[in-house]
Amino acid sequence: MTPRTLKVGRVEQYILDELEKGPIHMTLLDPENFTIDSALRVAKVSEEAGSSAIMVGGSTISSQLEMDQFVQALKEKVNIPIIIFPNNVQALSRYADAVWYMILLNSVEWYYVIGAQMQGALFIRRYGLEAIPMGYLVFGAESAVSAMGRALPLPMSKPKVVVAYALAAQYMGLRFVYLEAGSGASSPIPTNVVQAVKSSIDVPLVVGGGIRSIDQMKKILEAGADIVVTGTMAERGEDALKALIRVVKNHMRKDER
Ligand code: 1GP
Repeated sequence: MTPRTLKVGRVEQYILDELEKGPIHMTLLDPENFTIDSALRVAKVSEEAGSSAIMVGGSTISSQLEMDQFVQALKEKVNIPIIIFPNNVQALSRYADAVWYMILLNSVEWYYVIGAQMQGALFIRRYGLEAIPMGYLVFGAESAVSAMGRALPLPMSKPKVVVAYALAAQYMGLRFVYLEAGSGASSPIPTNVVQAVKSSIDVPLVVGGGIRSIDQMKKILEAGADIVVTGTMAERGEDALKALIRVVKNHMRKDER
């Protein structure tokens, strides 16, 4: 029998189609920080403002039941895809549209490089979830994700090391690379690091963590981020979130100006 060629799934194709028009925004909702009602409001505002997807996740999620209830409620209210941003196997919800199937590339822990992925794989198949393979690079030592994921510190002053990880992700066939400063980080990923990675890889580049001002958002976009993720700002009021989404929507790619 001829081996089947793997097809890009529906959500991934949607993301790629959206990226054809320019960079996109995704809103991250951590169920630990929202009631279902407040999450629904923020998700609706995000969708109306032009966010392309809702990511659901957080470093301390421990209940699959809560994830299911949260995701189910969101699915009823918004039309943009709901993508799980998992901290672990219990974050997988059968009600989501897709899951970022992430490898924490700079973790020193076997579990976050292949263990959780292996344990989650059978659930993903059983739930019929679309898995979107992504290389995940976590900066800084102060965030929950770096502590939980046992991330090896990445030197901000040596972008080449980061580029090497990102290229490795691409060569391994991962179809997105995420530079993560950590939720609530005091500052976003430095623009020279974003630039260095963007100019070295061909797969879409996701950047998140610590983006709170319009100025920071503009700089990250100028540096070449394809997908920007904001979480904390989704918890700080609708107007600020809408303003950030608007910056992404209005940003033209350099070659189109
Ligand atoms: C965290 O990158 C995301 O995983 C978002 O971070 O909460 O700082 O926006 P913020």
